[in-house]
Amino acid sequence: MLPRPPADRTVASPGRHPKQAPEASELRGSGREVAEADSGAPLPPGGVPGVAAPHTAALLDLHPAPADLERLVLEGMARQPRQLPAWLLYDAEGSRLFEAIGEQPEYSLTRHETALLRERAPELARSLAEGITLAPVLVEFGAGNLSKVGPLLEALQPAAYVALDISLDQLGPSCRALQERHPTVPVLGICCDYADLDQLPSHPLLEGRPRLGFYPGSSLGNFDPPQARALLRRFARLLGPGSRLLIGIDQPKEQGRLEAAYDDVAGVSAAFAFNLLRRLNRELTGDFDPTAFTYRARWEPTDSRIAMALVSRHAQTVTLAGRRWNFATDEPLITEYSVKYSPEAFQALAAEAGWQAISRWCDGDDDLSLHLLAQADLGTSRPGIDTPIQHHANPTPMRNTP
Ligand code: AVI
Repeated sequence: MLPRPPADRTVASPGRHPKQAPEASELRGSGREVAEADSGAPLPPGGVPGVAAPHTAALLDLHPAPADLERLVLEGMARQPRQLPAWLLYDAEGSRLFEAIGEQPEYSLTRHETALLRERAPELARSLAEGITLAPVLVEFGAGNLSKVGPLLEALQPAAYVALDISLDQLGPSCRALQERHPTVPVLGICCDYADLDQLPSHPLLEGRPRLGFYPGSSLGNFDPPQARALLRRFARLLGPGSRLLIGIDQPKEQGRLEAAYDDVAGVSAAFAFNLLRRLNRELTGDFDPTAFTYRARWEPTDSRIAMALVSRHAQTVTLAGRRWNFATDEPLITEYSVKYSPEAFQALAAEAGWQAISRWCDGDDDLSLHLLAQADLGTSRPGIDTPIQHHANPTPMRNTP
């Protein structure tokens, strides 16, 4: 039976801080935006007790309030060099442009990771679920347009799928479309800054089940290493004891290839960065003149990262959020870093955050990896995780043929 189209219910937002974890019932009652899509599907074997069939794709809005946005931008503008949080790039237009980046010939990350996930899904699902006796909940961080999770959902058949992303415009339609394609898996979208979330909201789909994390796309690289370590610790807390994490990590490669990937000939990467200025002008009454900046993407080998910046063409003063900001000639406004980790460097970072490397899968050229991690501290586990996952001291990459 084909799912019915969703019925959006939008109500006024009380302006809760994203760090607070509200009850689902409270969200509905007090006015967080909640959208539901009736999929018309029966409850699957791993279905969640208390969640009646037919399934609904629910959407919770915990997006940072405008006051938080202003505070974060002011903090970033005061840094040296000036640097804004990367998630600001993802308004509706930014999310569309990021999808277009994934289609550029120079940017192979999305294509290669998608192929790896598609081709290795049964094996990935088996490894993720090793020793798990209760159908798990799959939690994806930075889920975007949900284009990568399909094969994993089919192979894993989790009790529920929870997608966290900062772009509400993208998350709503993507959740509804995914629910239609996978009517047997209840879908919950949570619009939030997942890097600033202390706990997952209380929701029937998330209770009493083992949680498996999924963080594809090498988005960890958009945080500097200390932030990335903190984020991995946060994921451990959000997922609970004994959980696992499947994470995609891009690796260092030849400088020319990297710089081309972040400054494509068609100019999509540049447009993605310039869109940030338009967002600032619109949401924080700025007067950035995009023609007074130029886009630059440079490989910085010492930090193993690409630095993306809008560079001031000449000395100028910009007004933003009621303040005036001077830019010198050639002064950069960093829009994003993209750190690249060798498998060893990434596994060392993960270990510092309490995650043990279990397995690694890579594309044919060993350009990027999917790492399976398990929480090192298995002292207290969640219900449904019976046996600790087997780890290998030196996980051998399982390579995809090109
Ligand atoms: C989302 N993230 C992993 C992308 C990257 O490769 O660092 C963001 C991006 N920005 C410009 N191109 C891609």
